[in-house]
Amino acid sequence: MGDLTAVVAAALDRFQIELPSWGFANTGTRFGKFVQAAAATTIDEKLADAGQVHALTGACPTVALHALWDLPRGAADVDRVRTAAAEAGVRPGAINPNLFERQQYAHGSFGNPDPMVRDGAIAHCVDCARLGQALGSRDLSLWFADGSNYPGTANIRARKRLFAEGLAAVHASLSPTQRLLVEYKPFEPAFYHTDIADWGMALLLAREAGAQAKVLVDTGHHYVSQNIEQIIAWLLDEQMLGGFHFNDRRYADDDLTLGSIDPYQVFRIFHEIGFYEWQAGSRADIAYVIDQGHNLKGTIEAMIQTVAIAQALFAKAALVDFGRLSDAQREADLVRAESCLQDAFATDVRPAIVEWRRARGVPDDPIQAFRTSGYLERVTRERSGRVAPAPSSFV
Ligand code: RM4
Ligand code: MN
Ligand code: MN
Repeated sequence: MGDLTAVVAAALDRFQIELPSWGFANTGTRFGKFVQAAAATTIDEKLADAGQVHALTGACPTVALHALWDLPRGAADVDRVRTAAAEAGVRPGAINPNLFERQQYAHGSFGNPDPMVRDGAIAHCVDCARLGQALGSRDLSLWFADGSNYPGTANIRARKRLFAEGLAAVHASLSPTQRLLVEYKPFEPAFYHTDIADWGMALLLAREAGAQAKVLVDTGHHYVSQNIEQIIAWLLDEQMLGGFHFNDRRYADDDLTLGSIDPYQVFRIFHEIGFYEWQAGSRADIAYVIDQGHNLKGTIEAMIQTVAIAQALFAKAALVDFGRLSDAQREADLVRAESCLQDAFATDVRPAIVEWRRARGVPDDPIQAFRTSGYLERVTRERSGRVAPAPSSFV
């Protein structure tokens, strides 16, 4: 047990998970939004909420920012964001350019047939790289909505080359310590072809872009039943896994709470990372980021819940006996090998996590502490007058 507590503590000490600024805002589906009076509408509010999550969990020192939503005036917003982050006790994390909302992107950004639109999209990413430098953030995280809805309407090969050119141009604007993360997604908003649809496409493009480009795996961006941990193992072996966007899903890109549908899959992903690190004898440099929007759960509470689930599953994965597992794999002892994972997954890590929390000076039960803190009541009062009525996508 003493051993278990120490292993869990060492695992949690090295596990930090980045919060998404957009996860504290109102969200919904294309059928409508159910607004929460307490949801954040400004970057100051998003950072303040993120600061609460970090204060209660001790695991979230950074916040991913969406350029257009959080820094609409670009460089002119840097000081404000830096100050608000410091006041909230967090730091700016990955910068996410927005290449999907503006009218000119109807037919794509980097893949747009119009060179003016392409140049504008690349310039926006270069600006975002500079914002990252000014804010002291490391990762420029790119997700593209580019694709097409009908067969024959886009030159898939030409667009592949445009993406290679555009990503190389953005890569050239990075500082030596910045990274470029390339995210993939099989469909939505494009429903026939998506330019960066899977990890293989992201891998090829990242390789071509330059040495500081890596792949970002959003756990919700795969077809149902895809073996995500195998992708993780391959990207680790290729030294090309840059980071994660964590969420869970049942059908498509549902952005549900991590581990709510399939906690064993999250465990298996963490296991592949731990197993790799054990064999390599060094830590993998991976950015763990949450990418969730909660339209029905309370935004802050859902984020605290997510962090706690991620910590528990990461801690369980750290309990796998890798030596025993390796022996069993070599001897093709299938049941013993499999049980190495199952035993770790079945271990109750909650008491060890409470001990870790006490040692780190955070509450035993962060959700309960949040509920009794009065923070939600206060921001509900302060923010309630400003929430716009539920908008519809179909008007
Ligand atoms: C996309 C993708 C991106 C995220 C946007 C809001 O589906 O997951 O990473 O920034 O949603
Ligand atoms: Mn994502
Ligand atoms: Mn997504």
